[in-house]
Amino acid sequence: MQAYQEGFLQLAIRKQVLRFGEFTLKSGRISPYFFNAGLFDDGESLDAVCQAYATRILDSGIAFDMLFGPAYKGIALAAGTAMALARQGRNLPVAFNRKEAKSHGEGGSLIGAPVRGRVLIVDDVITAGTAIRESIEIIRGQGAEVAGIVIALDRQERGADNALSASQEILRQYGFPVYSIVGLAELLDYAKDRAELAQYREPLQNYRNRYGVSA
Ligand code: OMP
Repeated sequence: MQAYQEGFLQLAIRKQVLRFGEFTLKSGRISPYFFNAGLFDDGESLDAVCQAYATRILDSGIAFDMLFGPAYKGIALAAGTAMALARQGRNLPVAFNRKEAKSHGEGGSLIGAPVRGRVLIVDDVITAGTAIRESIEIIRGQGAEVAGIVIALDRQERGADNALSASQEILRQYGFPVYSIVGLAELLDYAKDRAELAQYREPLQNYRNRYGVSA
């Protein structure tokens, strides 16, 4: 695991973005952990997390022309990541959507730069991939191309009737990658060496055995 990934997990736990216990997911699965990116809720933590996104993006070497942040959580993350990239000499356009189209004023459901070229989606977490697929449709609806997706946490879960994870399925179906700062694999790795997380290791491992994929 790289230092920025460890730093990200440390921050997520400190801010309680990453919590342990018993949580019901959108899928109905009962998970021993939950990731709520909305709790990166101050300037310092948002700056740090967006810096981690920027590092992941630059590490990936992916070619793209602009960023897109899906409403709602992706909005702050894409804006912050655009600022972090600009600080590193890559000033790129950024756009995001409204969940409800506005019928007055400037109208429409997109805000920011025109959505065109190769678009990199910046979002928080992927489980089954439903949220991400909606963003793909929005971008394609503008006649633009999705270059890839970058998220903070890949839960690396098998679909209900599929042996692949949502990220693997997206790569297979659309041909573009999903990059994550960390996956469940890194979380398990991180928990291995930390006494304060000892009690969560077994539930996390059991969850991975039941619902996870290996890669
Ligand atoms: P998918 O649309 O199934 O990929 O799940 C992503 C969505 O699940 C997120 O946008 C959240 O609404 C929710 N979620 C989390 O935010 N954090 C988690 O740890 C797990 C979920 C989830 O319900 O799977």
